[in-house]
Amino acid sequence: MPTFSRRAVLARGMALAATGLMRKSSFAQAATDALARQNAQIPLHVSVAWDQTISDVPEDLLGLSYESSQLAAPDFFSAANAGLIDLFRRLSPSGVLRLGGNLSEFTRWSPNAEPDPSSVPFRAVTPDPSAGKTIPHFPVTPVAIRNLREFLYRTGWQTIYGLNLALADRARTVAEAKFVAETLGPRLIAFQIGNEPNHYVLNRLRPPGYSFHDYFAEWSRVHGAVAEALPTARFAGPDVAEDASWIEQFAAAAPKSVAMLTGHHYAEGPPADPNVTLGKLLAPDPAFAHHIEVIEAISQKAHLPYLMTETNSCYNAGKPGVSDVFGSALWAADYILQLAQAKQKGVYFHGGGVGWYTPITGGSGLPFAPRPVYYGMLLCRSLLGSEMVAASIAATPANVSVYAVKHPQRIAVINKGASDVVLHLQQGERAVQALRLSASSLEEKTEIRLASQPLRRKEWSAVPIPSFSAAILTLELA
Ligand code: BDP
Repeated sequence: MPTFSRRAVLARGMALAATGLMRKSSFAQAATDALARQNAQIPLHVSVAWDQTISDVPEDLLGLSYESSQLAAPDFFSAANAGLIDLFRRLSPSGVLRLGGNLSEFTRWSPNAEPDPSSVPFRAVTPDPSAGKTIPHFPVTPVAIRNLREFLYRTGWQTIYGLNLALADRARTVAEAKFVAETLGPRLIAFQIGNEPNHYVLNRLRPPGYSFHDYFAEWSRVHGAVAEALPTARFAGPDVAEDASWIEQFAAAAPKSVAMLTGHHYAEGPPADPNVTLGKLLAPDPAFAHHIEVIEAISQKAHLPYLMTETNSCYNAGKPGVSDVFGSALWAADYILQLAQAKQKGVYFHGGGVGWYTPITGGSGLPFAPRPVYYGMLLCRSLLGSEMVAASIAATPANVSVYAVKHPQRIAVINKGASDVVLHLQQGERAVQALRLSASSLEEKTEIRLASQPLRRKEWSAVPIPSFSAAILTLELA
C-alpha cells in the first residue's frame, strides 16, 4: 500500500509549470493571464451520465474542526455566542463540529475546576503551529460541555469529540467520555481517541520507533475502558495525518464500535516554503487524487465510511496570501466535491481564532466574520442531500472541474484557471439559474460574492464561466 505524506506534496511543484499557474512574478503572471484572455472563452463540452450515480452528498457533509483546547473558554461554544451560531447555521443546517487537533492531547477533564474567567468574551484559540513545544494543560469543565450542548442545539450541528490519547489518564478520560455522552446525547456522533498518532514522534509525544502496533495497543486500552463504561458509544479513527497505511491497518483491526474511518490532509506546507503559493494550491494534484482513490478502496473493503475530519490549505496554521484569500475559496469548493465524488462522508475545515486558514475568524473581542474558505463551503451547501452522478469534460488546457448531481439536477463548475470558459451542455438540457462565486481578484480577502442569478436565454445551453470563479447551475430538461 503506497503511503502519502503531506510533505511529499512539495515535490509536485515541477509538474505545475505546464498549468500556467506557477507564480514567477506578478508581471509574468499578468502576461500569462493576458495571453489566456486573448484565447478568450475556451469551449468545454460537459457529459453527464444522469443514470450513473457514483455517491451521495450527505446532508452532514460539511463541517468545521477546532482545537479541543477551545473548550477551555466555555463561553465560546455556547448559546451566548450568537455571532458564531449564526455563521454555523448559514454554513449548514446539519453540519459537524469536530473537536480535536494537536492541542486535544493537552486538554484535561477537570470536573471540579472553576472555569477560567476570561478577560474577553469568547476567547478564541487559533491553531497552534508549535507542535512539540511544552504546552500547558487546558482544563475542560462540565460547564463547557453543557454550553457545547446548547450551542449544538442552536446550530443544528452534531459533534465528533476528540479524547486525549498521548497524555491520557485513563480514569479521567472515561469520566470525561461519560459526561460528554450523557450531556450531548444524540448530538454526539462519535469519539475519537488521539490526534494524528502517526505524528507522535514528530511532535515529540513518543520516542522514535513508535509504530502503528504501539499506537493500536494504547488506543485499545483507552477504547476498552470507555466502551466498558459506555457500551453503546461509537468511535471514529485513526485520525492520522495522511498515512493511508495506518488507516488500512486500523480498519482491519477495528472493533465493531468503530463506525467510521477518519484522517487528515493539508494541501500545502510549511508556510515558510517559497514553493507554497496560491498557484500551486489551485493546480491539479495527482498525488492527492491517487491518495483518495487508495482511501476509497480501504473504506469499501472495510465497509466503513471515511471522513476527512481535519483539512485545510496549508499546515502550520496556514500562509498569508494563500490561505486567507479568494483563491482558497475556489480550492475549497473543488476539494469538497472531489472528496464527495470519492464517497467521503465528511469534510471538516480546521480553524479557530484568527488563524490564516480559519473559515470563520473572530472571538477574543473581535467580531466573527466569514473568511474565503467559508464561501467555498457555502457554495457547496446547495448540493447537500443530492446524489452525485458521473460528469466529465474532454481533456483541456483549462483548469476546470465539473461535477453533477441529481435531485435536483445541477452542475458545479469550478474554474481555477486564468482562462474564461464556456460550458456547453448536452442536447436537451438547459441551465436556467447560476449560483456564482466570484471576487475581483484571487487575492481578495473580504469582498467575496456568492449570488444567484437567472441565466439569459442565449446562455441556457452555453454558460460562460469566467476565469477564477465557480458556479452551480440549476438545470431544466427541455
Ligand atoms: C494538524 C493538527 C492541528 C494543527 C494543524 C496545522 O492536527 O492541530 O493546527 O496541523 O499544522 O496536523 O495547522
